[in-house]
Amino acid sequence: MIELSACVGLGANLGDTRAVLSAAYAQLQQLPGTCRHRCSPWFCSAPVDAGGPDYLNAVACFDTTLSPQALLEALQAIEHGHGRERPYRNAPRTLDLDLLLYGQQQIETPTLTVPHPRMHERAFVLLPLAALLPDAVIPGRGPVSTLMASVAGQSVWRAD
Ligand code: A4P
Ligand code: MG
Repeated sequence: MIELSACVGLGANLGDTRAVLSAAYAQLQQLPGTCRHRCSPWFCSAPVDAGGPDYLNAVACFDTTLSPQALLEALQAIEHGHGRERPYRNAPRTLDLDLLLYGQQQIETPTLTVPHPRMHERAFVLLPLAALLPDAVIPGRGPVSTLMASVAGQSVWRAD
């Protein structure tokens, strides 16, 4: 089985966001077919293209033998377990888990686009990703270190 490095974006802006992000990362560490987990520092961020309270965001990476689709379904099950509801687009959420990167693969299916199509323009993704993997490259978009310059105006700050 091929083992690839996957990156997952974690976000929450409803409820006890710190407790939920901690619990979600613990659940990621327990996913079968994954190992070598690591997590970025946590960042607070103003909502982008959305309303509601400020977000808590982080990025987790791990090696995995899970297929991208299996991983997406595992992420959705964890979201569901934390009471995620989808009343409208970009609604405030108890937990959002997005598959950001799957190795250097570019994937386009009806249910999955990787790299995540908006990750390269969002400081709440790029700052934690750069903190965890400074040399990361987003396929089709470029090095995270270069992309960071274009999101410098967005409001993101390290959580205490
Ligand atoms: N889907 C396709 N590709 C992926 C992928 N790479 N990862 C599909 C996860 N899901 C993917 O997702 C809708 C559908 O996208 C899924 O059924 C899946 O098959 P969703 O989780 O139901 O909805 P969503 O999270 O609202 O969509 P999306 O596209 O992830 O939203 P965005 O664009 O990521 O925006 N501001 C701050 N500061 N922090 C945030 O975390 N998040 C959003 C969500 C907006 N503003 C934010 C934040
Ligand atoms: Mg999502």
